[in-house]
Amino acid sequence: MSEEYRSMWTNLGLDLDAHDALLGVLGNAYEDIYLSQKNRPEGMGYFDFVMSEVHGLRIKELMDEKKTDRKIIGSFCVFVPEEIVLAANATLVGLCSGADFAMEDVERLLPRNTCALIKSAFGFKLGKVCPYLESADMVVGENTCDGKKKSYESLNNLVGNLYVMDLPQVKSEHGKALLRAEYDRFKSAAESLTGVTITPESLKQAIRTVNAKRTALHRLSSLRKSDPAPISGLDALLANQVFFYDNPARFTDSVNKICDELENRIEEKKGAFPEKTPRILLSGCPQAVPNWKLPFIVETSGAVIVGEESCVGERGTRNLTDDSGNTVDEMMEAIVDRYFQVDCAIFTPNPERLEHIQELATSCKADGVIHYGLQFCQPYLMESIPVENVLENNNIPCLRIETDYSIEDMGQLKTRIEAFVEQLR
Ligand code: BJ8
Repeated sequence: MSEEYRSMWTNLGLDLDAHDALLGVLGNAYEDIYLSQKNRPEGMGYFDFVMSEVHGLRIKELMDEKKTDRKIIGSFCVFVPEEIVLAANATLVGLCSGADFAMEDVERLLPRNTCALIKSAFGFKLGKVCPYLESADMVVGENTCDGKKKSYESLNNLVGNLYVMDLPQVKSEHGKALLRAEYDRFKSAAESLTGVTITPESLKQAIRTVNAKRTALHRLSSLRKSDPAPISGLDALLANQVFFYDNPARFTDSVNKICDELENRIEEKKGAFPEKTPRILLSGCPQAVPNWKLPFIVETSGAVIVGEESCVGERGTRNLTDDSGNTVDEMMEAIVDRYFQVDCAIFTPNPERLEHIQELATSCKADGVIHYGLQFCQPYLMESIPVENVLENNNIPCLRIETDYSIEDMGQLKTRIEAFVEQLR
């Protein structure tokens, strides 16, 4: 990495030694998991580049935006509406983290039995290794699961600019009114951070920009229905992960370019894996960068992943926001309508998610579903049992996996997954 990046990281307050160690591990994992894949679409070269520069060029771009008075807002959840952020002349970046870091320090602040995703976010802060977190002018936490909402009380002592959004847990009229009130409050907070008042024009444009990103991913998802699958699940996951970091217009273009290439591959019957490879839908907790463990095991065990029922996947991008409103009020209502459909397991009851998993398994022609729950994640682990029941009642085999970010259980997971894949053949 160039000297320019090193001085940028120093200015952001990163611990350079710890950061070098993290980038070293990340680079090796990327090479072993991603670059070793065969038959990748050429367009993945863009995403390889993004990953190689994820703490370099992209951070420099954010710093350049800040010099023009644009603000950076970081978030841990897909309930934070990017439409409002963009309309207020700010950039949204994802802060969820997919690797263990500084665990001894983390376990001084959080109970050991906290999910890996929350611990990782704390580890990246305590270890001073996340340039996204350090460049954010506002960090948004949200009251979703108990682990997250209680941990934000501690994060508040570490992050000076934490804003906590309340979220409903029930899909009722009352719940929807709460979401509207909280989005109005967030809109005011974003406007006062940037000094920019959201107008009907800026909000409409922002809705269109975010819808375009989602539409490109919908196109990618529908191409994965083909057999042979034209792209690996690992590569499709990477595109879904980069969704949270990249410049929105550039991201949309890059995904559309890959889709053009995939259409040709489908015509030529060229796949990432051979035809009739067992097809898996992955469902459950979000997989933040660089959490590639489970898809790596699945795709080196004789199967291909053809869809992700996850916030880093379909759940996060499924619905578009209606852009037909003429006033800010009408468009804010459309934003609430859109986000209120997100079927995160923190909602109770949550029958839409069960329906959606079945629909998705059918539409992506999955032979089976692997439900991925992070250890200590009550909402998704609780819901994995009804998910398994409903799928098996419909003759869709399901394997429930509970794991974390460590590599210790990889051998055991591989044995279970290989047996599951064998059953699908
Ligand atoms: S909308 S899934 S991004 S809350 S894994 S921290 S649930 S204990 S991440 Fe999520 Fe928003 Fe919901 Fe999506 Fe808690 Fe479970 Fe940990 Fe989780």
